[in-house]
Amino acid sequence: MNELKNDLLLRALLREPTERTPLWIMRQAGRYLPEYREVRAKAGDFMTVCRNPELACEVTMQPLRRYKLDAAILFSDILTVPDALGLGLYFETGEGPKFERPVRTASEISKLAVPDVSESLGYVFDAVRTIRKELDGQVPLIGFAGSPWTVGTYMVEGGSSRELKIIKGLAAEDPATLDKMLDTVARTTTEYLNAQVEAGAQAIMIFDTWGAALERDDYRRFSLDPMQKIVDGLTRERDGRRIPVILFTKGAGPLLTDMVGTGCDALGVDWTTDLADARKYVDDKVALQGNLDPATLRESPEIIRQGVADTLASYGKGPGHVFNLGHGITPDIDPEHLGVLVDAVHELSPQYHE
Ligand code: 1CP
Repeated sequence: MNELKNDLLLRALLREPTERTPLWIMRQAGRYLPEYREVRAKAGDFMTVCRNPELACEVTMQPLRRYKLDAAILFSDILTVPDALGLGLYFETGEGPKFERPVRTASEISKLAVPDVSESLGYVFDAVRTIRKELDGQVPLIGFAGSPWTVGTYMVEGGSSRELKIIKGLAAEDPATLDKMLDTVARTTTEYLNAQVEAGAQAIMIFDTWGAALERDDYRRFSLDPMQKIVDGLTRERDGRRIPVILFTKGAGPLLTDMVGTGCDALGVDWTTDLADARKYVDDKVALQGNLDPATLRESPEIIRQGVADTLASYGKGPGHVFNLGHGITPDIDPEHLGVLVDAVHELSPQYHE
């Protein structure tokens, strides 16, 4: 495998010293970039881009051509896993993801079986290999998956849902069946992520967008425990280097104290928690990634720079911070504004690493 020319991200995720704070942006490849919209329009739809390794590679590389970022993230989606479980993922134009065959009853759930990921998700591993070749060691490649709970919300609800009525009903009325479904998703996800690592992913992130919609005991049972099973089963070293694992429960707040014990290397933090408080919650046992409010990118260059300065200051001095937004960049952002953010991190972060 090719030598890594910029390993700032991997070092920061392991809380090793770096000369500045590394950064990447959640959803850095995506709809705010005109060149992404062009590729997607030519391909026809989003899943066609995901399923074509050359196109997935092209859109992964696009933000790296524009900005001095310290990581690439695989272009794919968290819903490839339930698609491989047979639920039939599709996107209706202008709408979120949907499933042809949601699973809700004990009998539907008992029929779910861990698929052969090398077959059903082979296109993802092909994309990983293609991207690694194209990156040529420029920056590390992050592989990812959704948490079983977050993926489960789409599987049961049949698409995006604010209130999560059906899955919360299942949690209340038949929790053992829900446990079973989450276990199948966790086992599939473990194989899926290990195959991404095998193909060349150099760090792993698990996105738990909807875990904080649960009360704390339910969070532990339905969100944290299945993530724990994944972390326990992950390949943690490859080519003589540790593969850092980042867990991100959006809106976690004090739940961060529960997440530290999973054995992850880093935790993502959204903008509703101050990084100084997050650092206390985790007692400097893991690295932190975050957490500027994505809305800040709508503001003037001065306000964006101030937002970066405040985020860096709230983490404070020392290793273990990866700069990011608190959630994904939204489609309405002017790409030049992201340039202001990236330059500000390069300029303002070295003073925190003396
Ligand atoms: O229209 C389009 O072009 C599709 C938009 C899009 C994109 C660019 C979707 C559909 N997925 C993605 C890519 C994606 N999704 C990536 C890789 C790109 C990158 O980060 O640069 C990643 C990591 C995701 C993860 C993802 N997908 C999450 C977890 C993170 C988060 O943002 O909370 C979730 C919840 C999804 C589901 C999903 N897929 C797509 C959309 C619009 C959604 C969200 C639907 C919802 O809000 O419920």
